[in-house]
Amino acid sequence: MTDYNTILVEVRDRTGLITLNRPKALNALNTELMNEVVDAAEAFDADPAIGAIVITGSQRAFAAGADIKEMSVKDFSEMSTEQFFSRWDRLASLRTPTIAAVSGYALGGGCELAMLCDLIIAGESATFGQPEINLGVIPGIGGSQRLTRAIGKAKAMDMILTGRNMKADEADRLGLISRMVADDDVLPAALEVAGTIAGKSAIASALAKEAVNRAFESGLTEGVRTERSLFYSTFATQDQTEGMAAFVEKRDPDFQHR
Ligand code: CO8
Repeated sequence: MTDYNTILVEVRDRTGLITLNRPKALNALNTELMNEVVDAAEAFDADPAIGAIVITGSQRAFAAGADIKEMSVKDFSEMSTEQFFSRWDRLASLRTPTIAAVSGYALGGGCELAMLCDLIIAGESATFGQPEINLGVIPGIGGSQRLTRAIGKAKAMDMILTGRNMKADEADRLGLISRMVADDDVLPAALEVAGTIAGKSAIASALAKEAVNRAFESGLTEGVRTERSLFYSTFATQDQTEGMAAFVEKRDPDFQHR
């Protein structure tokens, strides 16, 4: 397996696990870490043996944001010509379902990275926030858009304009996260959910994810139309034949995993 400097990568059954590993900087997201996470995630996405991807950090921090030390010396022209941090967007295009397993701080780019994933499983003491305003900047990896769609304008404005943090119980109530679990259970719970997802039909998972994401990105009529055509396309797959035959024959389905 490839050697990385800022992340740890392993395979657990059919789940690819990426652990952010810059403990001294509370997993601050620098360019090297972005490149390594995206490379590792894309390699998992291309691997038929992998049916779900989990991204996690440490007990203290999922990630405390973009690396402020790296960004602090840049000017407008460098940021825009380098298209700084735009590679993060590639995580949103993965076909394999992704889960953020969040303990501790998920601030700024850390919160945005969690929101780039399909599900967020968080510990009771996890802390979410978009504190960029305190640095004289604004969210830049989709936070103003995904947070607003996830929890609504009123709450998103509150967080983004004041820079206040949100604890996991509020994030759970508002629907920012998928499940809140005891702090010690974050990774086991995420791996269990990943295992469940990885046991389904991979093609159906990818189409289901595409359909839900369309709800996020388009109006209702277009979204329903997209869902309908994705639904019809599942009838071109062996997994649909197998899944429905298994139900009728009262047995477990034997899905293809790619
Ligand atoms: N970047 C760089 N280093 C960091 C970061 C960060 N975001 N966060 C923490 N660190 C470092 C600290 O500098 C410190 O290092 P050192 O010991 O060398 O000084 C170490 O991690 C430990 O941090 P603290 O001593 O501050 O730990 P505390 O427990 O006292 O505080 C906090 C923890 C509250 C998380 C605090 O570290 C903090 O407020 N961090 C910054 C949080 C923040 O503002 N995040 C947003 C960053 S901006 C952003 O994410 C923009 C994304 C969009 C970019 C898009 C570009 C296109």
